[in-house]
Amino acid sequence: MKANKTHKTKTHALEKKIRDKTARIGIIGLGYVGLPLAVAFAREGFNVTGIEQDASRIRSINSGKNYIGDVDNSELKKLARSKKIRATDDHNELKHADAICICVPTPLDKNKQPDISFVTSTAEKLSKIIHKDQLIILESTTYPGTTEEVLKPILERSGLKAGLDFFLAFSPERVDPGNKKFNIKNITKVVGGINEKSTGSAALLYGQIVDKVHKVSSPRVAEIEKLLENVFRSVNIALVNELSILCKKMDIDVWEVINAAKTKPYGFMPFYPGPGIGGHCIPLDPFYLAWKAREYGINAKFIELAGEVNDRMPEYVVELIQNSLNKKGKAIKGSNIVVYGVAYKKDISDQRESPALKIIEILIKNEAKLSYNDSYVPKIHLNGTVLHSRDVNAIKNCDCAVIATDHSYYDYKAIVKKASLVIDTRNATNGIVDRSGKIVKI
Ligand code: SAJ
Repeated sequence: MKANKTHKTKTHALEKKIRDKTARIGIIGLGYVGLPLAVAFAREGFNVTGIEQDASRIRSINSGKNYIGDVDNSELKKLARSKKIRATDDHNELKHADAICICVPTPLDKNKQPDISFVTSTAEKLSKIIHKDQLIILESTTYPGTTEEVLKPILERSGLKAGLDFFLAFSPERVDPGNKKFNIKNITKVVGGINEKSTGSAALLYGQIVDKVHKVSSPRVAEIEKLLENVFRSVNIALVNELSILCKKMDIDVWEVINAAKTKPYGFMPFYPGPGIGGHCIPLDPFYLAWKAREYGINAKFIELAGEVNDRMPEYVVELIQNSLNKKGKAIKGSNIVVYGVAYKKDISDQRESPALKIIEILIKNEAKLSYNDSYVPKIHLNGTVLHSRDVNAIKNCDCAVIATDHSYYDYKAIVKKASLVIDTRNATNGIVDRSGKIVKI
């Protein structure tokens, strides 16, 4: 009875601190997930210690200088000045934290195998400072089983028992960079703990910063539901990418087809073809599920096929450029080609896994006279060379304009006017009358 009673008191102690906002919060990894999360807790009055390995980011945060598009500059400055948020690279500073959210990268290695080394190294550091009554939550997207099969045993090297001495849960990050409508507060947070106390404490914590929390029965459910979200997008984007290739062959406008399909008020959700898929999630996360599925003898065909179709799109776009130039008696080699937009999607600066970079790489390899514009991405590093974004107004005529990312700031009429050929991978020229036939959409 005593152990139970003590345990009860412990959880209450944590819950009390969460309710009265005296709980000290640790956020490990201050990137596109961790920094907005840190700001969300600090905004509600919690003291937040952020752990970040990048010294320039530590300096930026402690001086209130923002580097994440979805975070408000003035708010971060205020929170840093009031010391509600402070950043360090020393995990030992979390030994007094009451709740810790792990938001470190979970990339793929070069063989498209999961790389959870950031998670395991973080867990090893935490196992040395973890204390009774602490709540540890993993947010990084990962394969089902990571929290219970990997994180838990490492943390229990401390001698403390998960679910009894400390609480452990998984709660997937749901960040849609550049989305003005949905933010941390109004996106439902899914939470799955290793036991009821863990789920309850994690749900109470997030309940301080989000409108709705959805509890699930285990970390594995929470881990796999996140992957379902992203596989859903990857597969549906691949579907329309493949459809766009078929429609092109049949001389049908795939954009007209999708716009017609989306008039269906139920049972359909529009996705759009593009130059391929970029970002920190969609190109990578599905392979976490495919990898785990193989452990159960399941070959996740949808995921692999979607990955192949999406990965093929940059080359497909270059073939379209090549064929369209050839029709004008030109070749890629020696042609003046301008790529508009290198971020992985519109109105953001993130270029990770951006298909535009793959298109640029192939065009340079084919000896195009290549330049690009993207005011969100002033320079890009490609195979050891640095390319700088050209001022869009300084770009005069070109043999081929490639619209790879449809930023809102572009004057598409002007782009069309200045180019002899326009390859539009985003339907950005929709509505522009073109009698010359110079606009080629995917
Ligand atoms: N894309 C298409 N066609 C589409 C939609 C997207 O080609 O119809 C491309 C985009 O251009 C981009 C890539 O796919 O290159 C990924 O775009 P995205 O918006 O699906 O993915 P992310 O990585 O910016 O953000 C997503 C979130 N997006 C949405 O739900 C709209 C969400 O899946 C996750 O919360 C987030 O990844 C994450 O962190 O997992």
